[in-house]
Amino acid sequence: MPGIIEPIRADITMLSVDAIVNAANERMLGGGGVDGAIHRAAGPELLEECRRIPEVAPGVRCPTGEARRTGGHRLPCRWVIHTVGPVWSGGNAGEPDLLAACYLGSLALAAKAGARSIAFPAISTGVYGYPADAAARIAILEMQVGLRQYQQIERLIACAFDEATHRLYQNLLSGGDR
Ligand code: AR6
Repeated sequence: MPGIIEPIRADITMLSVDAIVNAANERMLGGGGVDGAIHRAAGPELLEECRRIPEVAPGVRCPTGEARRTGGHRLPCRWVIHTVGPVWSGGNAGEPDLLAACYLGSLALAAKAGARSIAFPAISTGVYGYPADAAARIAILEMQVGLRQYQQIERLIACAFDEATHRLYQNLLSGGDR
């Protein structure tokens, strides 16, 4: 049985899934948006664990387009997959490929850990300014690729915080806007 993709409007920190994905930055020491919400809900142990992740360059624990895994600490999920989406700068700086790599790389890490249910926020569409509709298409497409690639995954949640993003996901998943 192939897994399913569910569009849900929720605070991702409340979801009881194996893994949630965080839209982090390269330093991985917290920030605003969903990153701030995840750190607040997970508690200071998450920040401690993030600090222990080695830097690959000064101030960079996770380069843009890559992902790193930590525990969920006080969250209901077992793991947090931190990924760093591209900052939107017009679309000709590799943003679509980098965003796609965030989704697939996060899925690869979560699957390797044994996750069967994974929730994604709309990576890059807040502070990083990626247009919501273009980002939603990439998000759903890469989740579909991931479901085919990682047969153990039963459930992917496309978690929207706002109604407009939720609608975009619903339309794409119902085949109404291709
Ligand atoms: N649950 C689910 N989605 C949320 C939540 C939540 N609790 N809170 C916000 N969102 P953003 P980015 C949505 O800005 O654009 C941070 O400072 C939000 O509505 O969190 O990738 C990091 O540290 C939007 O749709 O992430 C980085 O520096 C989506 O999550 C930078 O922002 C992503 O918005 C990353 O920017």
